[in-house]
Parts: sequence; structure tokens; C-alpha cells
Amino acid sequence: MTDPAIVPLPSSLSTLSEAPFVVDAATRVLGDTDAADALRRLVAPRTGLTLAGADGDTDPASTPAITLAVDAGSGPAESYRLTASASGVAVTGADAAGLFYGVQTLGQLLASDAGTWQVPAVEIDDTPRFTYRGVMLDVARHFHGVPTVEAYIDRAAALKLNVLHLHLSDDQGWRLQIRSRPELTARASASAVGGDPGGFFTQDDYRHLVAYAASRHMTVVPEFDTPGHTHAVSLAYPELSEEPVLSEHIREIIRDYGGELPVNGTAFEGMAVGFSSLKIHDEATYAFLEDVFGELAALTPGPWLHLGGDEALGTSPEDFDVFVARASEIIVRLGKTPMAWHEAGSAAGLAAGTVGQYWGYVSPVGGMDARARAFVERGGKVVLSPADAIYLDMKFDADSPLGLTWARGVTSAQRAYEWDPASVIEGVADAQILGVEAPLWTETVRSLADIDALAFPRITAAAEAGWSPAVGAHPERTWESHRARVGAQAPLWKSLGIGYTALAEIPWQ
Ligand code: TNX
Repeated sequence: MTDPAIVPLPSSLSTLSEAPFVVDAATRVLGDTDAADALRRLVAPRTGLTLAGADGDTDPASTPAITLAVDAGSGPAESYRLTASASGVAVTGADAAGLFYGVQTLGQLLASDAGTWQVPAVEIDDTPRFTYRGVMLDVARHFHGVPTVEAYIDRAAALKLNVLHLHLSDDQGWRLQIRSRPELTARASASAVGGDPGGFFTQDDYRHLVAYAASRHMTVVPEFDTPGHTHAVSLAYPELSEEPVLSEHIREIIRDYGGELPVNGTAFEGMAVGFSSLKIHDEATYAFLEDVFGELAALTPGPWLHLGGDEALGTSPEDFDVFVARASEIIVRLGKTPMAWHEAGSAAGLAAGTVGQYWGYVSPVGGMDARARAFVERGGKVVLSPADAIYLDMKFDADSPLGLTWARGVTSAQRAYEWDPASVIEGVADAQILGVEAPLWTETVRSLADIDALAFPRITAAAEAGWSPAVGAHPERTWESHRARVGAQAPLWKSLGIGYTALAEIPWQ
């Protein structure tokens, strides 16, 4: 018998030579009610069965049942144990998140055999490798509203991802209501790439998303990108913005991407990067940061606030240094841990403990690895988002209109998979790595269908890099195993309405 196909790969799985557990209209779910709801959300669309509750009979022995429980501290954070055989299924989490992940595994184990739904007899012990396992959604280049973000949360959480990084501002638009700075959404939220409609989250929308994410054991990491990627601010508070920097290098970038030259006070609908900058030597800029990061901190229960810091090509290195020192210090004073793209690692005044997000290649070029290492040297950790592997906005095929190609061309599912977090940056191994995150920039992405088509299946590579044992530490942590396990997800994904791209590399079932 081939092993059941679980993605991301669990730490340990043994198949037992016993009869499977049969799931039918009489199957009861006992124990934790939140986890039971999560299980029903997976099982009902797939099978049409609405699993009954205990209905007064809480004895798992009276009829075979699925028992869901938290046994606090029974293992590391987020871990779970799952046992299944004809006499019952038991999922025990070391905490509520662990139980939720055990339920996701159970959803993947469920299979139909000659019209009977069953769970094979197995024993699984499973613990994540990294504590931070993220996806990023850019809601600035194209705005994606609450239902789309909820759907992406559900999709990511089902793969045991536990962080949603929201890129809330960029040159093309400002996407979160800030009460002390009402002009941001009044004047700078209506635009998007290509003249498409913009939009923004009210603070209630944002609170709702934070709570929705928490119900799926995901933490929201909000980002206001500074000091570059801030053209939208010029529409609302022109006094804070430098004129667009149109150096030869930036003109070249604008030509590459096509589209118009940026003009302050006018919406930017192109795709070019790097031309905008907040004023670095004006106290009004830091009053602005206090306001926007202050409201963000108050709305965000999670520990991290992301200050951006990428591609500030319109800011001199000296000014960038001054800015990053002050911005990161503001976030520390708000009681949060700053996070920044790896460029900020070069800033001498970066606050100690800031988390660096590496977006260079799997084989670093141009000193990007040194910048990421600098976060560790200042007591921080690194989140790995290697662009040529897990940038989900890279094209999966040259002919699709979706996606970009700057990160070493088309990114196959195999290339997304074949790397290990500990082998990217010298001197940055498991102890220095907070985790892994797969960004999805949305210059070409307008809808949930577009998100699905780019993210699925390659998001599974990021999930496995973040959750599963290291490459070499488990015999199944290979592309051959991964592609077979991903192919086996097709019936579940279809039942959940996930519009994955049927890449030829994957043997779809
Ligand atoms: C680079 S990677 C960016 C984004 C773009 C993305 C497109 C990084 C931190 N910044 O501004 O949207 O490329 O792939």
C-alpha cells in the first residue's frame, strides 16, 4: 500500500495493517466543537455528509466516532497526533492550533473507495519545523476585498500556514482606513494598476479579518511600505512626499514595465518600482509614521508590524539609514517587533531584534544574503521568501497572462520545491530562521480566480518548506514524493472550489 498523501509532509506517519475507518451518515464527531466545525467545513463539500455531534452519546465506543481533543502540552506548540482504524479516529492537539492542523490532515486522509468514504488506518505524529509559516497578499496593486482575503486565509490555513502578511500600501493605493489621517483613504485608495478599481478596508473590516484569521490559527502581519513605495501618500499628504526620483536607473525600470511616468498628486497606475520617497529630514514624516503605525499597532494583536523598506531607490543610502532607524524605533516603542524587507539590514540604526524578510534568490546574488544576515547580527531572525522559488506571482508558464518573470524566468512547481531554508544564506540556519513566507504580489492579479491560478499548486512548496522536516532528514521530503502527494489533493481542492492550475509536472488524480 502506498502511504496516504499528506501535504505538507508530516514528521512521522505509519500505516497500520488494519481496516480503515468508515465515514458515513452515522459517524459522530466528539470533543472540541471549534475543531468539529473545521472538520465539517472540509467533509461536507467533499462528501455531502454533515457529521453529527455527540447528541447525548459521548462514548466513543458505542459507535465508531471521530474524537477531537486538546491535551495541553502533550507535545511541542502546534503539534498533533492522529490515530485511525476501524474502531475510531482520534486527533489530539498539543494546543488548539495543533488540533486544527490534525483536522486538516484528517481532511486529506479522507478518500472514497467504491463509493465508501474512509480514512486509512494510520498513526501520525506531526510537529512544525518553523513557528512562522506565512503567505503575503498584496492588496495595494490590486485591491482584494474581505471575501477574497477570507478565502485565501482558508486555503493557506488548510496547508498549516499560520501567518497572513497584508501589504496594505504601495505607490498605486492606500488600503486601510486611518482615523487620524482620513485623507489617505479619501484621496489615495481609489486607484490600482492598469486603471482598475481600488478600494480599502475600514478598521472594522480589518478587525474582522484579524479575527477570521485567528479562528484559522493565523496571525496577521500588516505592512505599510516605507520610505519608498509611497507614491499614494502624495495624493493625500503631498507635503510628506519627495518629487518622484527619475534617475537613469529608475527611468530604465519605468521603461521596462511600460506605462506612464509618475507625477505627484496624480494616481500612479503603472507597475514600476523605486521612484517614490517620503521626506526623510522632515519631522512631519515621523509624526505621520507615529499616527499610521500607532493605529495599526492598536488594531493588530499579533507581535509584528512590517515597515517595508524594499527598493527605496529614490532614497540615498544615508537617508535610508536615518529613516529605518527612526521607523523601526517607533514600532518598538509601540510594543511591537518591527519586520522589514532585507534591504533594511544595511541600515546601521535598525532597531535590535527586527525581523528581516529575505527576497533574494535561493543562490544569493548582489550581497542580499549579507543584508539578511545583518538582522541576525542585531539579535533578530530571518523569514525566507526566496523570489525564484516561492514568489507566487512569478509565471508558472510563459504563455499565461498572469504573473511576472523577473526572478529567473518561469517558476516551475519543481523549482518552487527544490530548496531547503537552511541552505540559502550562509550562517542562517534553523536557529536563526523564524520561518518561511510565500508572497503574492498582485500587479497582474485581479480576482480570487487569478490568486488560485498562481498560488496553486506552488503554495504547497512553501507550506512544506515551513512545516516539514528538512530536505535530507526524511525519505519522503523529495520532489518525486511531493508531486505525487500534491496530485492527490485534486479531489479535495475541487470540492473546496480552489481553481488550481493543472501543471503538467503534477500527476493529478
Ligand atoms: C519586487 S520583492 C517587489 C514588489 C513587486 C514585486 C513583483 C519586493 C520586496 N518588492 O514591489 O511587486 O517585486 O514581483
